[in-house]
Amino acid sequence: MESHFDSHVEQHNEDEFQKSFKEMISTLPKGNSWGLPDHLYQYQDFWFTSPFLQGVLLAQQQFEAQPTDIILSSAPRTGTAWLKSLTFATITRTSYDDSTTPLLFRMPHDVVPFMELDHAHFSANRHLGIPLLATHAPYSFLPTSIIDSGCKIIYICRDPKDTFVSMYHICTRYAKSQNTQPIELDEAFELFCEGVSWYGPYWDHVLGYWKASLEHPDKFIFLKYEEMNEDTVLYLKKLAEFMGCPFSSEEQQKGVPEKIIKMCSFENLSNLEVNKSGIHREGQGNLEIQNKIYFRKGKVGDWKNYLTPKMATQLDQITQQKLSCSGLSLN
Ligand code: PAP
Repeated sequence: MESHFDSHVEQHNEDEFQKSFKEMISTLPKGNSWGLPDHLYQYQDFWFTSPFLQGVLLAQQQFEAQPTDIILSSAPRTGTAWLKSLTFATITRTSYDDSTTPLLFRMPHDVVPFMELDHAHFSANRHLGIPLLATHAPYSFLPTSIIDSGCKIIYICRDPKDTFVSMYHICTRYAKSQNTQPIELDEAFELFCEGVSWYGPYWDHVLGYWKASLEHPDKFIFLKYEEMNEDTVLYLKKLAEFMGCPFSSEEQQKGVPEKIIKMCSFENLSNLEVNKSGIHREGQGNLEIQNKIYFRKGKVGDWKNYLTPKMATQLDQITQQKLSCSGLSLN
């Protein structure tokens, strides 16, 4: 139990941290944040907006992982919300069913805490009932306690073309919701290709986790959005086993995995009232965002509707060049 003194010390440390963070960030290279307020800042080869960088660095200092933690990692717009809902519904299936699950009235980002923003500041106040914790931090930025404690890590990635299109849309939708000028597709495309995107360069984010997953195969599941979409039952069963709660044969006979998948489908979640009209991080300034902005189409290959053949080829070439010799393909 945290004492008043502990929280006072924590507050004091945090004030000190904020002061030195402000000084440090003013020295970093700045990039265009795709037309949104704030800038992107480059720190140790990756780009972040200031609250997220602050959260990652604070987590590095303060976050104390438990060996039982299961970390859901991803670059933005690669299927995080879907992964959160599937893992949450699977891990809590003995407490809830599809008529009582909190996913009915809380958006997926609100049922699994986000390390940078939720736990970086309050490492002592963790709720350990559900071991899931999400982060967008690149692998090299993870707090050492996550690696040292041997936490299991689930990483999801996606074809860079769909990732880019999804990122472009969340920026334009957010800009419109704030009555500011959205970025043009061409400009966003150039930035993405140069690696100037949230937690980018995207390819370096993926490669960091890919290499780690090869080094520690027992601690990792490395997923692709497209493969999950192709055979969700297979991957959900793998996830359940990996998380230490495999579906029993009785559950499989009763169609429990299929029910979870239906519950967590884009069609179902995006039509729930909470995800149509709710607000994520309400009252948290620039972090506040309408839930519906997170849900767009949930399709594989939607890039064809936005990228010219030339753009698609350019992105594919960067992907091939970046991933060459890695044994990984993303398109
Ligand atoms: P985030 O980083 O902003 O949290 P994230 O959840 O990783 O985003 O990815 C968002 C993408 O997943 C969106 O893709 P799109 O823009 O191509 O449509 C979003 O629509 C999609 N998505 C959200 N929920 C689901 C779901 N339940 N099943 C499949 N895809 C989903």
